[in-house]
Amino acid sequence: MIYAVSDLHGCFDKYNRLLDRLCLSDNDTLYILGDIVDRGDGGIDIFKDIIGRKNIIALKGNHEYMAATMLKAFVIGNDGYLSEKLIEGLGLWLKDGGQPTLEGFRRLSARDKILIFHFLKSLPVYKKIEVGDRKYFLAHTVPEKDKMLDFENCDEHDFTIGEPEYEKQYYADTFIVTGHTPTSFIDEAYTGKIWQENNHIAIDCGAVFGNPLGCICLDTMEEIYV
Ligand SMILES: [Mn+2]
Repeated sequence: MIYAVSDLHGCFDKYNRLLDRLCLSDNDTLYILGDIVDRGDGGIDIFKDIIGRKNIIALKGNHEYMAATMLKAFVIGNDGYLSEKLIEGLGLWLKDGGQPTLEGFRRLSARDKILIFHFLKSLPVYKKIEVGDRKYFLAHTVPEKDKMLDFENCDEHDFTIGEPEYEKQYYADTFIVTGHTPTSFIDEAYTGKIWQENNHIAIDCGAVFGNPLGCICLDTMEEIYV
């Protein structure tokens, strides 16, 4: 079976409970659509776990992008000099949930710091997959429809901070699965629930804000909540 989950935001317990529920076999794959780190304090632990598994594939969210950009200074070193731009970025990241990620990162061994940093930096921003006779486009988020249909001119930022037009169907033959925007922001009635319409499947149920962690099976469309 193929599963998708998103926006774990350091919820290590919910991540482990989901893995207990899914009991992934070698034939199963779990895609995590970004924003694994920040806000909650287990993001680095989740990444350490993912690196050791073949059947979990992580995509990059805006929080991995920010973390990788900021943590670079802690891995590569910079002669003690921090540019104004870096200090400003670091301040914004820490305010936007980066504090526990930075603390978790600083506790790592030198070897793990390099390993995690390069893993974060090299995550893909999207995956196109087929499950049975259904096509899926998986990403943390997508840009507005006109931009997305002009795919050649899209860049990494479009799939980490883009703003989807959920009211528009982008493709007749492809489902777009995204996180990033808690489903309560799309329709308050779907607080803590997966939202689907117009070939969009929005799966960020806001687990870090006290809602269940939502996961969808892309073979059966079964929704799993922990
Ligand atoms: Mn996000």
